[in-house]
Amino acid sequence: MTVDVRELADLGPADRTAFFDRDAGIDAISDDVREIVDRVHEEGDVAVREFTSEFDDVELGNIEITDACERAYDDLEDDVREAIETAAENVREFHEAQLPEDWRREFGPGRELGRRFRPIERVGVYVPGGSAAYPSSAIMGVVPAVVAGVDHVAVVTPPADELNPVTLAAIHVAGADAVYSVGGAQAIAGLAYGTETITRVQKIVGPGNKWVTAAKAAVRGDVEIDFLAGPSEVVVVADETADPDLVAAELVAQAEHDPNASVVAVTDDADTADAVAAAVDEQTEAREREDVIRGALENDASGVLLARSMSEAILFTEEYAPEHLSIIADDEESILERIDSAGSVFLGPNTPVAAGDYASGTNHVLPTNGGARVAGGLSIETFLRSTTVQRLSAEGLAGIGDTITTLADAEGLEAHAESVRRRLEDRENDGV
Ligand code: HSO
Ligand code: ZN
Repeated sequence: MTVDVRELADLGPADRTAFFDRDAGIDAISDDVREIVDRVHEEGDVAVREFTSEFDDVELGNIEITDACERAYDDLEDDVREAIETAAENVREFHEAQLPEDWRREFGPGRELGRRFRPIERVGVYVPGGSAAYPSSAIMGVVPAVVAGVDHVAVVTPPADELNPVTLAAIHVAGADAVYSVGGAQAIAGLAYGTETITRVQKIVGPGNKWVTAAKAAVRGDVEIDFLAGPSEVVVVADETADPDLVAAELVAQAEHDPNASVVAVTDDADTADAVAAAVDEQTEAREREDVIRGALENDASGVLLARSMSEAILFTEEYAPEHLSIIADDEESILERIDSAGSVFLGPNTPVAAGDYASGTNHVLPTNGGARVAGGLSIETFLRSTTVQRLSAEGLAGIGDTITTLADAEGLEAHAESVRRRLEDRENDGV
């Protein structure tokens, strides 16, 4: 048995820290990453090529591979092409539904205020590659940027002897404008500062390994980023009506991403807890990526937890703030009502997290490490900036004139007050 059931009430301070203070594990490599980032900043393509040779063991020919994506698409098996197109279409529709309208309205007589939305002009998307290729992440990063109207969407993806054709085809279907065969910290630095080949962007999004994440942390300030994402996480909240095999399947699925993934089931029913733990063991043995899964199950932030009540399970989940939250229980909606912090929620026995990972339409680039306490995942807003707009009539200004001048005087900013008084006086002189 690799998975023990633990009682929530018995967790000590160290256990609680492990569950609630998860981190992206990037501190240990931040000096090395700083060096890579600085060299790419200073030397451009030469440094990109050198680091690619050193870390990926690839001598880059062309750094830009945009055309190769279209060729990969043309050569794709029909069923894979259809799957990519269906997934991209569903992601497109869900993100189109998020497009905000510009608006303006009157808040008081003659006081018209509004908001206007415009896309960011140049965005970079990191698409993980290497041992596990992620065509789905190409769709999740690029499609919302295109829907938002971003003018230049660049993709970076790590090189290999043979680039994954499905990833390349997905990048093409998603609609990227430029694609570069570069990965790791050197790719993030290339996007952040530009090189002879890579166009500098204004914002970088997308998941990556800890080198990518550490590089995003290093360039933050010079360029916008989405957030620092760590390995996958799932919490399944289950009651006695949940099928333990399905609960276990959710843990095992997200565990196969990374030995550092965190997977938790929490329930108020002792029999369910025991059955989930047994099913996790049984299913793990049958999986192709058994070793990776075992690594994740051994994580201090993973486990099957028994709560004394559903309320206790809910409080735990809220504090955990998982990337993915699956609720399989008699009344999922009322449990959801009581949880505010989660990146993406999956309700009911027919809604596996894999649906959102690939094809239902929601985005799978989500905050981890408790980031859901303060932020959401990639969305249309990630790629937009907003501007406020206002117009006051003479009456509108008169209505707030005293408020402005009184506060301006209180701040000792007399010229501010004067800019208002002049207008109010003009109005009086006009005999209004
Ligand atoms: N669960 C991952 C996304 C993914 N799953 C990609 C399969 N492929 C992080 O949300
Ligand atoms: Zn996944």
